[in-house]
Order: sequence, then C-alpha cells, then structure tokens
Amino acid sequence: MSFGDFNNDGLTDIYMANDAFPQFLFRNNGDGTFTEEAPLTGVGYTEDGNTFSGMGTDAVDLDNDGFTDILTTALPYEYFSLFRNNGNGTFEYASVTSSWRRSRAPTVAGVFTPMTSTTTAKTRCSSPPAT
Ligand SMILES: [Ca+2]
Ligand SMILES: [Ca+2]
Repeated sequence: MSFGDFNNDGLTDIYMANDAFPQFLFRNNGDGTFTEEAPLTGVGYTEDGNTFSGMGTDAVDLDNDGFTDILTTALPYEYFSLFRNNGNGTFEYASVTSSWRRSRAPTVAGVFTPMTSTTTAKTRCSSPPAT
C-alpha cells in the first residue's frame, strides 16, 4: 500500500497493489469512509486494460508538478507501472512513455531509479550497505 493525497483535497488517500487483480485507489471521503476509484481514475490497469501483478507501491511526486504519482512494482516479465497524476482526478499510465521501465526483478532491497530513453535495459538496483 501507499498513502498520498492523490486529489490534493488535504485528505490522505490509499493506493493498494493487488497482485494479479485490478489495483485499488481508495479516495478519502473525509468522514471516516473511503470510495474505491481505481477504474475511474485509470490506476487499476495498464494502458491496454490489462491487469498486472502489483507487488509493492510507492506514492511520490516524481515530476514535481504538485500532484502525487504512483509507482507499482510487478513480476519479472511485466513493466513496473508508473501512473502519472494528471491533476484532474485521472492518471496516465506512463510506464513506457516516461522511459520508466523495469528489465529484471529488483532485489528485495532494490531501489528503482529512472532510466533515460537512451539507457539500455539493465537493472538499476542498489543493494543495502554491507554491515
Ligand atoms: Ca485526498
Ligand atoms: Ca506528479
């Protein structure tokens, strides 16, 4: 799960990676309830309408536009999903167009880093420091 204010209303919302099922985005209604809006916002599936195996997720404003984006890890044969927040209640599936992609499964402690369009497909994970 990841937490962020995906619609900039001041209330923390929840995104849930959901393995091979459609992913969930729970919008905080501000009264102790949440509404699941993944299908309406575009974060439940890939751009082709397919499910993917959401394994883990993080929420951060990757492009510094003031709107929280969502990155979700997946299985080795799948792209990691990057959902760029459009700032209007919807997200763009930007895994390919942003040049964010995954070539191999990250390590458990792996850190996913952006790749440029000219970067060849190599895993760019870091390992924890030796102790
Ligand atoms: Ca919110
Ligand atoms: Ca953003």
